[in-house]
Amino acid sequence: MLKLYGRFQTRSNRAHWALEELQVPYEFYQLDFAAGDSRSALFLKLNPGGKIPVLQDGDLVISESGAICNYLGDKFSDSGLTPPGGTAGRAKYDQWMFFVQSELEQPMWTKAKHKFALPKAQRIEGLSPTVEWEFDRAAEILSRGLGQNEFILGGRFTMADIMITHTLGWARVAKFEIRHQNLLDYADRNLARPAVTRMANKKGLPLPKI
Ligand SMILES: N[C@@H](CCC(=O)N[C@@H](CS)C(=O)NCC(=O)O)C(=O)O
Repeated sequence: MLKLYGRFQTRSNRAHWALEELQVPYEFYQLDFAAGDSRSALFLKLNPGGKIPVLQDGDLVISESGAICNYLGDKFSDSGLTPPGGTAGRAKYDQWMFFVQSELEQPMWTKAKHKFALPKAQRIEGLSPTVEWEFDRAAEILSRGLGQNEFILGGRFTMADIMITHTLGWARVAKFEIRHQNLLDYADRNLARPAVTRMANKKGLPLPKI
């Protein structure tokens, strides 16, 4: 049985949504950060970095939301959610998978780190105008890449759409302005998928205590 360790409203939604698109059996363990779950012995054994999401598939343990989406898409290749390796489709898919994490999410993560995630002594104030400008530039590139296509690779939904849509949702919550109507429409379309509703209704299990 696949096991996902995560928490709603975090990057674990990416892996969680992917599992629901695939409609494969899995267990979802919802970590309670306030109770110290991410620093527990069990969880640090799975991910010494203490971060979610983590996917366990038998003896295989993977962290990083993008790597989990790729693994799941490749494992369940009939789904078509990851294009086959060595093809033009995969190359463009990889391009957007890297872009979303290194360009689109990066300014928001920088802001979040300096607002609350880093220890106080490491935080720098006054970064907002810079990161908002950076985000806007990345959104501009994404908007051009999407154009009037339904999905980022054209006519087919892939894991890259999950990663991008989640990140656009993050932007809305974090109040980063999205000026491009095609991105707003794209996010709304993808968030209306039945897999998103199934994910939201999934009951999280408590992290086992050891
Ligand atoms: N690059 C990683 C980032 C993982 C990450 O930072 N996860 C956050 C939640 S969105 C987390 O676990 N934070 C808890 C902590 O840092 O203690 C990914 O995409 O999976």
